[in-house]
Amino acid sequence: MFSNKENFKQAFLQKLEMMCGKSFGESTKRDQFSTLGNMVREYISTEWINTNECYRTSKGKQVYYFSIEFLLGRLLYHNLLNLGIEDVVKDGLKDLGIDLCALEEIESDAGLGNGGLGRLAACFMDSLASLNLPGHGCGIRYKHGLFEQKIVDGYQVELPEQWLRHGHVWEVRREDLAVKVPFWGSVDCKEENGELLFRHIDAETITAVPYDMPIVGYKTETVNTLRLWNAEPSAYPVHKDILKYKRDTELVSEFLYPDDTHDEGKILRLKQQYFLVSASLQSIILSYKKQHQCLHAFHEHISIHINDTHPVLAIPELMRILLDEEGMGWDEAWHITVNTISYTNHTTLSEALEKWPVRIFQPLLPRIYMIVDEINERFCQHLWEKYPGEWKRIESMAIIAQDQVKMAHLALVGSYSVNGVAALHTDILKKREMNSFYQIFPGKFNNKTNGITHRRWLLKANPLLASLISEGIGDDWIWEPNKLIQLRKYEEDRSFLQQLFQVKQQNKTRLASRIKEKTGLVVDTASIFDIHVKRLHAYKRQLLNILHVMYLYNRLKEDSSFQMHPRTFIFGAKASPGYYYAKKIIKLINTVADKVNEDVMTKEKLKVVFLENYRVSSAEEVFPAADISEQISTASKEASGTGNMKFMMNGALTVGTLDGANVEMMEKVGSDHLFIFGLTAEKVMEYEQQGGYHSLDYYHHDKRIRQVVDQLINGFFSDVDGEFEPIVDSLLMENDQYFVLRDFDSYVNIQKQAERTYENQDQWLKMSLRNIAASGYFSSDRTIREYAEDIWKIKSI
Ligand code: 26V
Repeated sequence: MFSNKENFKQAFLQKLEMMCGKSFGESTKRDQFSTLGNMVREYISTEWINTNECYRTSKGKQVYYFSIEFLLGRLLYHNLLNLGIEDVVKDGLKDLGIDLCALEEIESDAGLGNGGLGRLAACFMDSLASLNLPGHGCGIRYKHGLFEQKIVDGYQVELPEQWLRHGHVWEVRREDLAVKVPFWGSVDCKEENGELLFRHIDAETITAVPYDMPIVGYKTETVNTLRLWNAEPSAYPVHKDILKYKRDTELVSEFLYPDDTHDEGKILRLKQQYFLVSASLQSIILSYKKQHQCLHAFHEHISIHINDTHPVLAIPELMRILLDEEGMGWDEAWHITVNTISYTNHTTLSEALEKWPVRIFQPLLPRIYMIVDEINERFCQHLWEKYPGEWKRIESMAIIAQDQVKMAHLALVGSYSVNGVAALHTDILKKREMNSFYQIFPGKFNNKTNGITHRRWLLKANPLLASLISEGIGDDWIWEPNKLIQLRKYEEDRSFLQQLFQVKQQNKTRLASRIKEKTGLVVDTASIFDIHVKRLHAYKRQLLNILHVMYLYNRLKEDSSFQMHPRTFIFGAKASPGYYYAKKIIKLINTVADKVNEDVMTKEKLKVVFLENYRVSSAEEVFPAADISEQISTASKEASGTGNMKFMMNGALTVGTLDGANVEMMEKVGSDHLFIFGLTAEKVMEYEQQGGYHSLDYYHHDKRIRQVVDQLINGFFSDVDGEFEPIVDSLLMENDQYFVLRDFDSYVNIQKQAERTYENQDQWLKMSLRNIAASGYFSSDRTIREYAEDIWKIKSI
């Protein structure tokens, strides 16, 4: 049906009538979208079945990627592209008077993630399938993904996100594969033939129903599975408040949690984590047992990867299955478990490391708690033998201490591999944050620098650039992104560089019209598009950026001879609903925007745009349109970053600190091809440990700083009295934890340098080209190959 345009058109019209019960003439865009979606999903089915059959018979090792977040975005165009049928469909629809791009916009983003961590999981799914690797995702089918952000009067307002309102064409409900997950109750222990047997009794069970999504590899026959679990009531117990039971049950897969500390201790979040892990392990073992009699060689056939500590209960849950259900002894069960599980750490920020109070954990998961307790006892015993008498050290490394279960410690002890997500980050884990564990398990630690799928972030998001590249070097880069390096032969080719410029301008025009449509603001496409998009966190320093904007504004107002190239500063960021400080920064950005955009004296030079509800689908319009990429976290705080890579691949130049993967980007492209400023991670950590930084000194001695900080509270923004006091307090009274004022001067200078470079168009374009050429390394295909070879030991089929 997708073999040629005519067949497609005929099949489409027929399907539409059958599905919607109306004629083509009466159909809405949504009818057309569902029709196409269903046709594509059905088309995928054969290969999906074949892939599964192939995995069953080949008996090769498989990996399951456990993640509490999968930030997929839209799938229609992505699937068409990967299936290689986008042209047939586009042309066929065009004949029918339908614009494929317009249909694409009907689809809601599957926004089942907060930011980098969830998007990484989605990129990994694409790379696994595209490399024909046997790897599947396991997650939760949240009814509501990350909240929808509205900006009202400059403030963030959150609305429940509704991606399932019109159904989701890509999923298949597999009721036949439902399993039960037990909570609460108690543990019954009895002796049989001299052995202790444990049983979880009086539990309240929740039914987990899988919804499977096909993950289509790029022009291959592989279709892997992303299995998302839905929480539903089990057969209704007799003596219960049925409505309450139904509500409580469904709540487990109702919401994705926004990442903030204020939610810590929320019982529901822990329920979600066990729900994911227990349902996924049950389904893995069910299918494993169809091919194997027992689980003695489980770890040789199955690898389970845990994306951060959220799914770390996979460790005690696998132990429970092996001990209680398979009747294995502790040592064998432990051997299998440790050799099955691998773990990625995504942050060194201690406030972000998960801990659960025993008083919550133990009653909710009584048998799992017993097992964690036993793991802890044995680990502490081992520590005691190694470090006799060193109580302090042992307490600091224990899995359970001070009535808290430390999830990262459990992950470190119960897995065979622990990786960071960029070289610098892994180094910091080894040398500092997790040094005591590194000393006992040096062989477990390794680095896997993050990557992004170049298929979504270049080929799909930036078709103009993709075609220009293919005209220049052929299309091999789509399969081997390292070949992008061949673009360097155009470094001195003015006509190629001019085409690169034209592509950027067209992408800027596309974004400008989106900005006009959403905000009414007209932005100048000849201005520098300086873009800062990511979650809002103090450490990511959106504040530094906006203070710089205020500084530029002051210069323009006060000094008529001050020259600057026009710039459009574009922000996109969601703050966690409970993150008070982050929300203040959003209000500040919008307040500055209002002031600056209206000022007739400066509006030709300076514009500030806040993009509401930044998400995967808007990201796809943003990255291709950027001239400057803001990657300005306090060095040592950003584990890797992946937006940095998306900008680079789309030819933006980075203004950034030596943090996360920026360091490796610099190594690949050469230090002359990005704009690095600010403290090094080393220096930041030295200040943190030894002191020596006094933010007030910078306030007093730098009059640019004094001016902008004062303006936050001196009536400069007339109608928001007192609004920004907490920001001033953080900078002056709390000694500026993220070194914003310390890096201010260096930031102003590098921005000036970036601007001068932009004005030398040849040089800029050449640098841009060099960035694209060097970005191949940051394809998630490279990352996934490393995971497959070094950690999971899985092979392509
Ligand atoms: C969570 C929290 C919660 C409490 C407040 C502070 C805070 C800070 C960070 C986080 C995020 C934790 C995990 C995470 O999302 N890490 C991100 O993972 C990306 C993929 O590896 C990586 O590129 C980002 O640098 C990293 O922040």
